[in-house]
Amino acid sequence: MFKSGFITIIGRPNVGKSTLVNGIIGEKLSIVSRKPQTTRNNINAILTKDNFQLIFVDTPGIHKPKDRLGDYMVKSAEGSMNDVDLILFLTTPKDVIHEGDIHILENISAVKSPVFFVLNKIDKNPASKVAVTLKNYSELFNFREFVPISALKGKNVDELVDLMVKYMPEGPKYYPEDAITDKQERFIVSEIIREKALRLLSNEVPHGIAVEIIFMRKNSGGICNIEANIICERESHKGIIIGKNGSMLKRISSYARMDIEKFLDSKVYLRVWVKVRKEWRDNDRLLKELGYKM
Ligand SMILES: Nc1nc2c(ncn2[C@@H]2O[C@H](COP(=O)(O)OP(=O)(O)OP(=O)(O)O)[C@@H](O)[C@H]2O)c(=O)[nH]1
Ligand SMILES: [Mg+2]
Repeated sequence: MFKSGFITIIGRPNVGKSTLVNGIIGEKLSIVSRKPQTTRNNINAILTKDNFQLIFVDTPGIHKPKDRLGDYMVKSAEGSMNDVDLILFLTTPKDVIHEGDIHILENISAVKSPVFFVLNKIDKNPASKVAVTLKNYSELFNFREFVPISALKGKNVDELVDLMVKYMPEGPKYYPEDAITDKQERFIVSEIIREKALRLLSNEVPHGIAVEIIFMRKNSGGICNIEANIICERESHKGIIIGKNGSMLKRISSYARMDIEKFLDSKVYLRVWVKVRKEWRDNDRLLKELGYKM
């Protein structure tokens, strides 16, 4: 019997949702950073084996939105809970239950799908804290399974996959077996550039940036030519992103190029510009252009 289903991964920003998805798929699909609110769109990631296909939906962290981009992110995440076969509620060890988690679980209670409690980052927390968290959350919500993991170290992740398969209904292969995502290459490429900017820039700037691919084509020599804009909100941010004599932009581009080459399995020629679009995070037209509109 072939089993298949959709599994959405829900949680606050920064708990490790994207790290888990990448770990399960064995490929870097979703970008990861130390900063909260890294993921902005729902991303489907597909794992196919002989007897099952799991389609994971990596979602933006649920938080109190401060602008329309935030509204879009939270709506995407919450919308992903409808019509799925399983929900993984992800959190990290805490001595007391996190307020944000209570809010998320209130929303989940309206949904009929089974919910797993997945406790991530056990590699950097004492066993006692892990135990307290499991106890506190088990009293809060009717979870079907409790799985402590380390997404980063891959601890207990195979066991989690086995458990998920148990809950899947009999079903078709929704995607061809070599597919790992439903997102276009262009999207992943823009995300890789955004990830490098997130990682290299200090706190204030990264949340106000977006990346737009304006050209992407392989030439006859097999080199992929890519041109992209990094969009930011202020002239002063533009200066920071470009850096002294262009040094920051050079670092962002060269780290991005290395990852894009790995992802596309091709030589890449990448050129990146920086553009200012004031308040794009609150501008419906610009949000739509940048791919942040339902
Ligand atoms: N020590 C440790 N760190 C982890 C683990 N999983 C994720 N991290 C780190 O936690 C940070 C956030 O990881 P992400 O995967 O981007 O988290 P996210 O939940 O997708 O975050 P958003 O997209 O902002 O909602 C990164 O620095 C990861 O390396 C883990 O199991 N152990
Ligand atoms: Mg993420």
